[in-house]
Amino acid sequence: MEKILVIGAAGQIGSELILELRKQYGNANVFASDIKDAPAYIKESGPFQMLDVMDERHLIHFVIRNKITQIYHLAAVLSGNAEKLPLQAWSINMNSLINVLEVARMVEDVHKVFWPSSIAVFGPSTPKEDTPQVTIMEPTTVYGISKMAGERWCDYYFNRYGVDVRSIRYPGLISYKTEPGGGTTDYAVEIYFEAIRKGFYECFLGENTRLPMMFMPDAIEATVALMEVPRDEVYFHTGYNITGFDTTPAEMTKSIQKHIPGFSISYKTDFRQEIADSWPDTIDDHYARSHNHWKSKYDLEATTRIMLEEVKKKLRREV
Ligand code: AKB
Repeated sequence: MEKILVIGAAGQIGSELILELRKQYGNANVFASDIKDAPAYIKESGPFQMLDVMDERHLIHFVIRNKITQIYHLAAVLSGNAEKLPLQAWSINMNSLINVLEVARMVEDVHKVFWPSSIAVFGPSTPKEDTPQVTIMEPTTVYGISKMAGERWCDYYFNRYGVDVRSIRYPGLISYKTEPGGGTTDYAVEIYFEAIRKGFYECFLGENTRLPMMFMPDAIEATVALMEVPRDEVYFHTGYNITGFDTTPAEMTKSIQKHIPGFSISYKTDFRQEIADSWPDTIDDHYARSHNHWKSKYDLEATTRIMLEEVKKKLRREV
């Protein structure tokens, strides 16, 4: 019987992954946790616990008491916010991961860990097109440095202690349930909300900034697929490259204008432009597709259609 702990369950990935895991493993067996309160649908559909992953003693007691067998550690400070407080972001991103890896090493019942990596592991010296799985990684952001170091720690704990930790290098994730906070790819979510709210968006990245993106249902499916692969078939314990599609603010604008012809955009770039410029344009994810038997289903047009419908419904409910 699997007992799963999701840390950061109220965040952008967690708030959707929790529902999928509860569907698969049963509501009572998937424990949501976060440092902040969670939406009602998370608290009402299964167990929820306020938990600070930086508090290793609390974490280990919780894991032992609830006989946890798998941990999904999703809490992190994203790229934009991390640049504002680099040392604090480093401490949170690294120490929280080490706490989870240590708990997995010490508690025998815990046999699988998931931790999200990011395209931020790449940097300006990485090949920009079809960025390979194994390539130059010289990230220039503190978030990217923490993800790159985190990947090495995951691989280390697997090789040294046999901790079966798995990871995905997520591209920008587009979702309507929970908005991201403090990332460089956040514009790709904000643009839909502002299109519905105001019919106008001021973008903090330049019009032709190309980045890899993915609609959240694809990301959830890819995550679940990776976690289902038998242990001896997981080739990379660092992080798997994955991608849905690649796009620019100008292309997203055109895609939205097919549904909202009056939608307009202006550009006022900030410090996040430099971060975006250091990341890949497109990603080669053939290992994730062949090893994890997974394939992206949503392109930009499908994402736009669903995002606009769902954001409209969400904002109507909030009025
Ligand atoms: C960010 O923009 O910081 C994240 C990421 C690509 O990891 N969405």
